[in-house]
Amino acid sequence: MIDLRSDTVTKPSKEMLEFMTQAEVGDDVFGEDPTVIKLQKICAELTGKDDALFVPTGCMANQLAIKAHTNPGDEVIVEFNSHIMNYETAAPAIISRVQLLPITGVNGIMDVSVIKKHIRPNEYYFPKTKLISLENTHNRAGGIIQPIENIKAITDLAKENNIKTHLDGARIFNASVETGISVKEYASYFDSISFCFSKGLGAPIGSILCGDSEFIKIAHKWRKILGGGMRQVGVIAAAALYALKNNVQRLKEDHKKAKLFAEKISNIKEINIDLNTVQTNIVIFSTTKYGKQEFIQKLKERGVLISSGSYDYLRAVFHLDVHMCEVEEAAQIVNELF
Ligand code: TLP
Repeated sequence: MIDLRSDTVTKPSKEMLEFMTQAEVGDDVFGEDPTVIKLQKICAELTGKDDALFVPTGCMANQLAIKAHTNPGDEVIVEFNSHIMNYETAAPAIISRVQLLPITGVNGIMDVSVIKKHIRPNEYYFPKTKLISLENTHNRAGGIIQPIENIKAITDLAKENNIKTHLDGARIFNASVETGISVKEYASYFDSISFCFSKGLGAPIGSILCGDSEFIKIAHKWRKILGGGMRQVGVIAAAALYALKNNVQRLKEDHKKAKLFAEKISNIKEINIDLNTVQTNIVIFSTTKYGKQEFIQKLKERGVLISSGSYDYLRAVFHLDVHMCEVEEAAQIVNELF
């Protein structure tokens, strides 16, 4: 099977597994796991933040950020198609008891003037606008990179209005290798940033949340409340360390695969695809010839797995376990269906 459902499907390589077996471990609930301590220190340095917290998932990282930045009844501005809005099971309403205010962006990119209009005036009958969250790269928009000028404008606006900012940087390394803008620079505009080791970086599990010491202290407490205190977790922190060392630069190859696939299917008349949106490792497209599930099924029967994107969109994601020749093969199989 050529599995293009997500970059989360990657399996740890032999070398990564080998590295994991050599990890020094301790009880991380006691703060005694040397590998976790090392990973958190490296990630804090990488993002230019005081501190970092290793968590099992990207969802937990985002939810801890929302929890630590807000109080119940506050409002959080997110993009309409963001992961937080769509795929985190309304957790902000459950865990933080906040209201999300979704703003529709163009390809996931919000307009600063629209955000400005949605910041609540300081009246007792309004919720307080407490946090703005951005996603880079933007998953549902197809791996779109947030333009740096727009990031600056939005985070400047937030600062002027005393609003905290969070970056869901699940795929921030994809943005960074493509633009040449460092993760540290991206992170510098935000109060907090999270990113995942378990997507394009190829680790089996793990995400990180970075921010100032006080923020991480609150997040740490809430990780425990949510049952996310982990013990000899250095074995998986080691996978993250391995991924940071070995799997960052190679993300560019995944972007080449996505572009190649997109180009090869873009000539098909009944496929709608905007090549300008293929900026990193995700390709979203739709087809007028088949129903969505029908198309997914037809590809599956021919050995290619893709996933359902938002609305009419289909999604193919490129990663370290798909080889260039499989990209060609998958595109050929799509072509044969038309
Ligand atoms: N995204 C997954 C699915 O949940 C859709 C995927 O296959 O792409 N932020 C962003 C931008 C994400 O894309 C994801 C996962 C997360 C957060 C959550 O990460 P996990 O799955 O580790 O909780």
